[in-house]
Amino acid sequence: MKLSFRWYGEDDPVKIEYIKQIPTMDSIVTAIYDVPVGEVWSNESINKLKTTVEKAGLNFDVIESVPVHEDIKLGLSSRDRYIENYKENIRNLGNAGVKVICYNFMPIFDWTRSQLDKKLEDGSTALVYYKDQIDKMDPLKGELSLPGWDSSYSKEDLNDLFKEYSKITEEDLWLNLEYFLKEIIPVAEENDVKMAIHPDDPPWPIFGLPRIITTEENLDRFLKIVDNKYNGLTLCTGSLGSGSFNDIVRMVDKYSAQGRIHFMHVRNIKLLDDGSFEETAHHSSYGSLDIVEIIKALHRNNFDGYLRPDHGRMIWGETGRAGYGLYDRALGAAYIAGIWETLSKLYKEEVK
Ligand code: DNO
Repeated sequence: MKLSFRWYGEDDPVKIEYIKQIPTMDSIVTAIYDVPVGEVWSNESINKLKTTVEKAGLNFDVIESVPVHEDIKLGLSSRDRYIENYKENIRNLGNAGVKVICYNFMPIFDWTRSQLDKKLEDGSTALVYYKDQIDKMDPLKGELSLPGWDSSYSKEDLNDLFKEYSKITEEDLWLNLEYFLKEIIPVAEENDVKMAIHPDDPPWPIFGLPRIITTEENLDRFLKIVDNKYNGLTLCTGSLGSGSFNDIVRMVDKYSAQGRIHFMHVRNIKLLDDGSFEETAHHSSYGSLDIVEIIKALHRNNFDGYLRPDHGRMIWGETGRAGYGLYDRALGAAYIAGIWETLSKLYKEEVK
């Protein structure tokens, strides 16, 4: 397991030097943020980012994300141009030594929450998804915007996109994903870059838009479309785990045994009765997921991919990018590294 940490580049309030100070930290997870979705990242900016990361004593191994243009998800005729650009990005990143690219296939919106700073009992703040509030929201009224979302859409663009998606069923989305995978996975293999799709967060349709990377059955289907290890997963415990229908330990065990998990996002969430959830501290006792069992499954299967602590709460008065402060994610990293070390020692004793 290689411990990694998401960093948003020079604008990130979290300094890269501080990330290096987290015990056993290996890699930075980052991206180029100033290029419009669908265009090619220049080698110059890739190399600049690589140099910054390596100067800080960390590896430049994981990109999150190279976003997929909506025309590809919609299956429009213009998709081929964007797919060619995507391949070029894979080649350029492969040349720079990148090992894993994380991406998602969620229509229009990335992760969705009803509030980013819900005050918890201990005074910290966390991201929450309250179903009744989401059900009342209308993104077309410009009522909400989240850091995970592409905010460059105008109201008109959004209206047009929703119109296009009203013609798209889940099966259409599968077909469009298949077309994309069949084009890009051979390029990923040639360049030794593992593609790792991020599940939909939350794993159910929102605002009437289809979502398909949601359940074990669908992940099986996804992996079979191109049955090759370069077509793999970012297994996000919090995204999949917010559906009570998903057995996360079982999924982590199964897909890591198959060698199809290249990147792990580990966080805990507390499921509420009505399908709502709250993000919590990483420790198992705070949420509905058993983090120790999740790490045990990875350890048992000799997981040698990348793992990052996912969203943290804001604690100790920190302010910054919701979910992506330094302190709570660093606590999560230390907790996970501690579990891993314990398992490694126990395992050694067993084989003696
Ligand atoms: C949320 C993240 C996601 C993720 C993308 C991957 O915090 O896990 O935004 O980066 O879905 O494409």
